[in-house]
Amino acid sequence: MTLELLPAVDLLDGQAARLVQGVAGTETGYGDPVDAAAGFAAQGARWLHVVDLDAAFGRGPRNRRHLGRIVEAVGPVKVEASGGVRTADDLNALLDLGATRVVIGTAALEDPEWVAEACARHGDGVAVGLDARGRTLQARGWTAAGGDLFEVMVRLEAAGCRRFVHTEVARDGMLTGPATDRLAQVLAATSRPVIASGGVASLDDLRALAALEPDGLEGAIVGKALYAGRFTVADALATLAEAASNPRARAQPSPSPSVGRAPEREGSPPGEPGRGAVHSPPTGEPASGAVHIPPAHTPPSDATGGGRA
Ligand code: AMZ
Repeated sequence: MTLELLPAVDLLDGQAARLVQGVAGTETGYGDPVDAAAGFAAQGARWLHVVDLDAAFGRGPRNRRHLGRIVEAVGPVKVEASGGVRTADDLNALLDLGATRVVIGTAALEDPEWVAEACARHGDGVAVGLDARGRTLQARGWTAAGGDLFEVMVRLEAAGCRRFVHTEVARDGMLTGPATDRLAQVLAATSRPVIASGGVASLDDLRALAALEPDGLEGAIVGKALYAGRFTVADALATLAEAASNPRARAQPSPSPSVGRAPEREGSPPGEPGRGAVHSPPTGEPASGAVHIPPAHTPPSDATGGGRA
């Protein structure tokens, strides 16, 4: 199978933007997000990954109108939408705007029972976002840490979640290559498809990710490399098609010419490498699996309210 490419359109105050390691204030603006989205679609992308960064930071769902404009402009290209989805109302709003799939991150840590319910109700319409620094999951716009990547993933897989999006936060926006070692561990610990995000800088990085497709990697989200002109969506699609038809030509990721590779932050490998293994939650955790997240230093999540589905 060919690895799916998901060009990223991150929305900040109505603009397409890229952050460095997800830190507010590091953004570079790239204008009207519909222009970026339409450009990626015109080059043949089949999916876009659209993030409402304001909502992820808890500033309220400021960019829904722009998500709707993007869906309308790029159809039939599918849109995976995320950022600030903490309630059934948030989830339904994004699905109603035409998102094919919605990624839920923070709530998977803070309200895992609801996320399991949402997975059961919406099937492939929901994916769980595992944004991590090494093994430690990140929430609320990556301003709060809590939960172990592998424990949460295995628990939510057992609860019926169909798909995971793994982001290596330390590599996001860094152009230092994807976290292929960590990804291999993630793929070994789940039988569900995984989409990788963070660090892609070159076509060789895409070839290295394509080499993980037989292990369950389904797609790659690419942001900064496209906006910085490292390669185009058309180049990326051709590279992935070639890698699928000629697996021996797959390459190892190479550091970008201008930026050294970030040091690995990861800890020890997961205890159970078998695919599809189901881990028990460690003793001492709340029965619900909810993880205590220390108070974030950004405003609390928007109070759009709404009950659980
Ligand atoms: O860049 C960030 N600080 C950031 C970001 N890109 N914070 C969250 N996100 C993305 C995640 C995921 O797609 O990668 O937002 C989504 C998760 O949002 P939430 O609000 O559900 O945790």
